[in-house]
Amino acid sequence: MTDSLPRLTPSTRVRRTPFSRRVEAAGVSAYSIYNHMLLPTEFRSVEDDYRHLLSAVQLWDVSAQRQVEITGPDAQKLVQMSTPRDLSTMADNQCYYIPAVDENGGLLNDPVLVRLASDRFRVSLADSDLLHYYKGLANGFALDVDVFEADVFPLAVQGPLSNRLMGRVFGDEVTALESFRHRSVQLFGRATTVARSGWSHQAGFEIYLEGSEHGEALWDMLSDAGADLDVRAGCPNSIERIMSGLLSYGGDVTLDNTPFEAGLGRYCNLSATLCLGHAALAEKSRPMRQIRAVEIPGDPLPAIGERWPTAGLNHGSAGFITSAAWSPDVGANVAIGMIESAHWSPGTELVIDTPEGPRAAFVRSGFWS
Ligand code: THG
Repeated sequence: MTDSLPRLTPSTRVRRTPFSRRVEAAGVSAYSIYNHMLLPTEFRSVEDDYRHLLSAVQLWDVSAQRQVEITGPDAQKLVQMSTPRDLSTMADNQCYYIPAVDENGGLLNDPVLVRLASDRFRVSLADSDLLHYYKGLANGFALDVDVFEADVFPLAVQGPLSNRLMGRVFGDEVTALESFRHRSVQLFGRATTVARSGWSHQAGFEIYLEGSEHGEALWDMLSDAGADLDVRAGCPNSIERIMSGLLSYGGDVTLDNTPFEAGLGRYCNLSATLCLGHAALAEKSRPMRQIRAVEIPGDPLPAIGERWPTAGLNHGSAGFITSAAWSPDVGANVAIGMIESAHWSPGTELVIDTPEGPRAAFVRSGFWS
C-alpha cells in the first residue's frame, strides 16, 4: 500500500544538510521534511534501527533542528517573552526544554534553549518558523538584539555506547557532562558546543557543528573512532520516541494546544508574569484534553499519516491518535493521543478508527520508558 507512494521532487527550497551525502552513502531509506530541511527517518527498517539504537551507538543527522541565535543586551528578555519557563536562574552551561507560546498560550514550538552567555542564546527548533516570530517581537518591541539563523548544525550521538565513542573523540570532560548541560570543545579550530541531550531516552549527546563545510569531516571522525562499537547512521526512531513520550511538534501538538494539554505544565511558571501568554495560560491551566500514552493490542498497524479518530465505548468522541508504531518489545502498537478528560484515566478502553478498521485500545498510566 504505502510502497507505491510518489517520489519527493528535489528542490532548492528543501535544504540538504552538511551530512546528507554521508547519510545517503549509509543507505537512508526515508526522509521527512522538517524546518524545510531533510530529516532522515529510516535506514534498514524502523524496527531494525530501533534494536540497534538500544544496543550500540548511532550518528543522527538532526541538522533540521535549526538554530536561531539571539544575541545582545535584551536577548534573555526576548526569549522570556516567548516562554512560561522561568529563565532567571538558567546558567551558561545549561540547556532548557521550553514550551514557546503565543499571546493565547498556544504552542508555537517546543525547542531546546541553549544558553551560551548572559547575552547569547540559541534556540534549537522543532518544526515551525520561530525565527520570524522572534524577529517580529524584536522589531515590534524595539529590543536591542540580533536574531539570525546560525551556520550551526546539530549531530546527535545516541545509544548506550555513545559514552565510549564521545570519550574517545572528545575526552572525559564531555562524558562527565550531566543531562541538559553543555560545554565548549575545540573542533576544526572553532569553539563548539557539545551537550548531553537528544531526542531519545537512550544515553546520548548532541554536537552543534560550527560551519557546514566541516560536516563530512566530523561524520568521518566519529565513524572511524567507533568502528569497533558498531557505530551506524541512525535517526530519531518513532518506536523509541513514542515509548519515551517525546512529543513531535506539528504532529502530536500544534498551535491549537496549550502546554498544559501537551503535558508540559511542569515547565510553566505561573507565579510570575514571565511571557506574553501569561494571562491566557493562567486561565487555561486545567485542560479538558491532554496527551496520553495509548496501547493498541493486536497486529502491527500501518504508519500514521493523519490523525486517527478515537471514541469511547459509548461511541462519543474521546479525541484522536497522533503517533503510532509497532513495538517489538511491548508486542503491541504504542501510540500517543490527545485524549479528552472523560476518557483519560488509566485503563479506559477506547476504539480507534484506523485505516484497517476499528481497533480496541486502552489508556496507559504513563509512557513505556
Ligand atoms: N535536541 C535539540 N533540539 C531539538 C530537539 C532535541 N529541537 C527539536 C525537538 N528535539 C524539540 N523537542 C524536544 C522534545 C523533548 C525533549 C527535547 C526536545 C526532551 N525531553 C525530556 C523528556 O521529556 O524526557 C526532558 C527534558 C528536560 O529534562 O527538561 O529531551 O532533541 N537540540
